[in-house]
Amino acid sequence: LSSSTRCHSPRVTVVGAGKVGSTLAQRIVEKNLADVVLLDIVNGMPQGLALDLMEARGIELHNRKITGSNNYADTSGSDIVVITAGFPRKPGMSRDDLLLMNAKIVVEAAKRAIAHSPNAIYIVVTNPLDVMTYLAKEATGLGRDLIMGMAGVLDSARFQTFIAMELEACPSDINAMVLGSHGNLMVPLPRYSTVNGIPITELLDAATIERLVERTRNGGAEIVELMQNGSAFYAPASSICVMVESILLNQSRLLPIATYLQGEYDLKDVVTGVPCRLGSSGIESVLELSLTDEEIAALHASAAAVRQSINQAQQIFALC
Ligand code: TXD
Repeated sequence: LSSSTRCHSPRVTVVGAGKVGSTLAQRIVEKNLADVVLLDIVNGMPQGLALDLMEARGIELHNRKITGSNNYADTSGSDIVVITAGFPRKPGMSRDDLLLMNAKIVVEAAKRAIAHSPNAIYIVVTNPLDVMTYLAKEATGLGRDLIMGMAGVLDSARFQTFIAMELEACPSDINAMVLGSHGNLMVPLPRYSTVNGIPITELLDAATIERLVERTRNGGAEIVELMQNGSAFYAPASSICVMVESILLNQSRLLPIATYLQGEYDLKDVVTGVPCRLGSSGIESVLELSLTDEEIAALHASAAAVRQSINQAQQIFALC
């Protein structure tokens, strides 16, 4: 085929070819969704991973191209850019240290990526997630429909898993909903979590639900503690891939997404997780659920903590 008769293959750039980034690349190509560019600062590492993934294509039966690079010029014209670059917390490191270190990395990555892919949709993954999404939005100047964070899909998948384990049910029969920021103040919503349409509040007692909610809140920490060295990446990569797929296939799925709020839920100028419709134009709409006083208070507390970290990051940046 000449290049003019070949169809356009969508292109996804993944910045940060660590555990989450490289697993995401694998998911995207094995689902035959797009070509992938893996970018990292470490020389040779993304190139090696890309070659390894290329060598699996004949076995996995797809023909997607995976490129590894240390140069943003190789990411140009991407349809989606996913930012996973950054560091996890290490012993002796304060949250502020992590905040500043990752803020610098994410802001730089977002600025450099957008110079080459001005029309892409951006998904931020690096922690602390809600703050990083806010800073990346600010750095790129993109509208909230085009830049967002992934956390709620993962937190909801964890809640879904724990409900399924408790009821010995099939996970895909369960729809779980977790809003708010990615951290201890996340807001799992049992009333909106169902087994084939039946709210779990009708199937489980309050104490059991509270136990599952608590396990969901500690979902990331539980894995860190077991692994000792590194954090979760299989379910995070699957969760990002759900968002990538909804954009590329224009599925308009309703997903909890960390988005910039402009008055919804009485929250403004902050990023936190709320249900959004996600399609080929990015975030199509934000759904305002009717929440109880207790639920709305929890969502506000979650957003207030994000706002405080944003202020802290902005102060530190101003001093640099
Ligand atoms: O739900 C969520 N949002 C999350 C977030 C779920 C899981 C992981 N979450 C966070 O994602 C985690 O706390 C980290 O902040 C990121 C990436 O996690 P991962 O487990 O993939 O970390 P790794 O394996 O350490 O990979 C990070 C990579 C590594 O290869 C670095 O060399 C690279 O990032 N890195 C960079 N790439 C490009 N440019 C710059 N500046 C850079 N700095 C580091």
